[in-house]
Amino acid sequence: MLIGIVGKPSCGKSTFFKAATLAEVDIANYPFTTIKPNHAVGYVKIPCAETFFKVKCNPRVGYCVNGTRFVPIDLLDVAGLIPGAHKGEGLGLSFMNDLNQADMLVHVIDISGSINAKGEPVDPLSYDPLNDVEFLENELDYWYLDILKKGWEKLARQIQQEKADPARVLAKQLSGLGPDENMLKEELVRLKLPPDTTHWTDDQLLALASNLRKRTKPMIIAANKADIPGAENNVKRLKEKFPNYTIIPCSAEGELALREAAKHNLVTYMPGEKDFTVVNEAALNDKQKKALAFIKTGILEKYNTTGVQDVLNACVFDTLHMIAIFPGGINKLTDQYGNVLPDCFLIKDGSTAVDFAYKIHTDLGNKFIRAIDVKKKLTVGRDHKLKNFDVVEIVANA
Ligand SMILES: Nc1nc2c(ncn2[C@@H]2O[C@H](COP(=O)(O)OP(=O)(O)OP(=O)(O)O)[C@@H](O)[C@H]2O)c(=O)[nH]1
Ligand SMILES: [Mg+2]
Repeated sequence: MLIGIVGKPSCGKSTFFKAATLAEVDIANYPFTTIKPNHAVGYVKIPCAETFFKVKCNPRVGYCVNGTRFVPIDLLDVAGLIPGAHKGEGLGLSFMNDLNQADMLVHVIDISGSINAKGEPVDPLSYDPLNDVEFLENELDYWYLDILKKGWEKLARQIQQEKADPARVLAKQLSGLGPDENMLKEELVRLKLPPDTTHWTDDQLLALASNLRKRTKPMIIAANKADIPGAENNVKRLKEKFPNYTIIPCSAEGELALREAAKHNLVTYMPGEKDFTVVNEAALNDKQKKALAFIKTGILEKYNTTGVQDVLNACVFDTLHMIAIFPGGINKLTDQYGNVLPDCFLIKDGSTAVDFAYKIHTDLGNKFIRAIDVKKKLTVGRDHKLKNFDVVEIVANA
């Protein structure tokens, strides 16, 4: 699963990315610090099945701390977008193709209003960050439109001459972005596009691009730099103006500081928690003490968490509707190397036992006989719907 991080320059995309992955990336308060995309692994946080079975797990990927499991997901941090990117402003739109494969996007907004529309630093609260939502949506629509329109006139004529199905032709044209033929059929009907493709107007093509973008790249908002005094009011205004968006106040910088401090054993902190503990007060210098005190009062006491982990969990579980399933045997929870509960898979909510078997291995799906709900010690059939955090054994033909 791939989550793309988008937003205007200096809103904190790379800081968010680094806080989630601890990858080494450039962070700076001038526009277009990031040019080439950064790819690394972040995690969603779930209760581990080890607690239920009173065992200690050995994750093959990700990690587990005292019954809390961190399951890997891929994150991609890209360059900043500014208004007019589709006309070549800033770095333009072409770098967006790095995000073709993304399952969804996180729009990082500088909610403190300290970055103007071009991505340049200005006084906090002097720019209205509410403007960023629509401009970014608009540029994303043009990203889709650019791909849709590649060779469009020729293609539109060809569809007419060959009496081809426009949905099929367009699905092929847009295959890198994810919409399938059915989705295209639905959208062509919804927009009442005329059968003669050569008569489709630019506005109709843009509307089609926009609808397909919303369906194939759902997006939530990380209202970042919420730690800057006065930003709370902008968070409130943003939520009021865009009630249909999932909006999570965030301090990527606060999360990064805590993750780094934990890495150096200065504090104990688990991503997404509402508090941290100083390990050794005497080891901290004045600057570190001040920073940690601010994180406590200026972020955690105000918002409960730094928001970074909440954003990733909201993406995977609320927006993409995934569930986490552990493979495990009724008689043993280990793999052939003795690792306890080594794997955890993220699959679509609504998946059945046989879907899960196919997710593990095509062969296991083909040879599926039955499955066992290991927590309940119950045998279930191929069409049994799995629930979040289930532990499942697949019984298959040899
Ligand atoms: N106060 C505060 N500052 C932050 C936060 N997140 C990022 N910043 C600062 O914002 C500036 C820009 O951060 P980057 O992460 O480089 O921003 P970006 O969106 O990746 O920028 P480009 O790569 O240029 O598009 C840096 O000075 C960061 O330290 C935050 O949560 N709070
Ligand atoms: Mg960056």
